[in-house]
Amino acid sequence: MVLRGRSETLMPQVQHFLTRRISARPILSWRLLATVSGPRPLPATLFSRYVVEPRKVTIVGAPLADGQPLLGVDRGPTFIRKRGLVQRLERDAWRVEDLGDLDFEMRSGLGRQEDFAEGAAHGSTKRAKMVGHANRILYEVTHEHARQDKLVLTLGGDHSIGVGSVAGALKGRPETAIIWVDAHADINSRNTSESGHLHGMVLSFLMNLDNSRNMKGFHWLNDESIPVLLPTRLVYVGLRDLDKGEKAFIRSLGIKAYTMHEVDKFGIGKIMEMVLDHILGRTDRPLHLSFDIDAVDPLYAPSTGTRVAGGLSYREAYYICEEVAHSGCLASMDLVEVNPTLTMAGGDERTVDMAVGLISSATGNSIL
Ligand SMILES: [Mn+2]
Repeated sequence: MVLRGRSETLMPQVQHFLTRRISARPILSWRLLATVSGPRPLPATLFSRYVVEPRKVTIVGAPLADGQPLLGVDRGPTFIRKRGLVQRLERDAWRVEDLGDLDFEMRSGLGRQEDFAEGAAHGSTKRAKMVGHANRILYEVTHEHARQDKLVLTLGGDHSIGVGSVAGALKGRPETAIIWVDAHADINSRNTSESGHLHGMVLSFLMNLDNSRNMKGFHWLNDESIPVLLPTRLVYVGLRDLDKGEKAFIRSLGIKAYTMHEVDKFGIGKIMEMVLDHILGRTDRPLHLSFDIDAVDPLYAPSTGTRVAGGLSYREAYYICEEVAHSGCLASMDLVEVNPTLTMAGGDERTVDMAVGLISSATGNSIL
């Protein structure tokens, strides 16, 4: 793996084993104290029962734009940092380990132009080799930090980076459940996708639908130590623009989906109760929150590539993050699809500020 401006080698297996044993201790002893049934109280000193160091967050930038057609989304991590993410987290008493942005340039001599041609040769799927390559790098980094029981925050980039960040989360914490907050379902397979853009196909890789893991660039996902995401471990919030094939997948797999219709019907308070009840119930499980900024209504977050009217209100978006923090189970998070180059007259700053604010809420910042 190559981090911009520095290089790093994976720790040897022995060191891994020792780190793991030492770092697992506080959680283990707390678990032994917990009662067998009923809700388990979280000690006030812990933010999440899956994060060993109570107030330390690891940030990784994933500046990828190849999963969709618009440039600029690769600059999301830079703009989110510029609008004060690290300072905001530090103000909220977090210690921040910022790994910087990953370097996704192809280093095998296959340049982007050639990759376009290669992508075209594989049905309608665009830039699969580049996106697969970038996700493999992200997967290695997120896995490395997840297995050390750290809170891992990935800044996109387009949503295709969810393949690597969720695969890393699942390998590091195999019981992980995913809350996918998005206007879109991102579950097309190569057979159902109408656009061929990989940011709309993330979950088909994670669930291996239509044998997606055999696509060129994604073979690394066939590693048996990376769990295939189960339909019961995924819940959607905020959906409002789905393709025909996606609707069929969600229905046939029985995936729990709270669309904007349900948000209107029940209110966001009840929705989050049902979301957490569905994926946690009476068991604790690490949560991965994958937050696509396009879930938020374009009134509040206009700088994104695939705007859809009728989205989450300002408070609904914040409430989701507040409740995820409140669960005491957050282990990893993505904030994706912020494209500051798409709007002017303050829309870009409004969108980036929303991203920073949502991360602050997901890491426990509350109104009172
Ligand atoms: Mn998305």
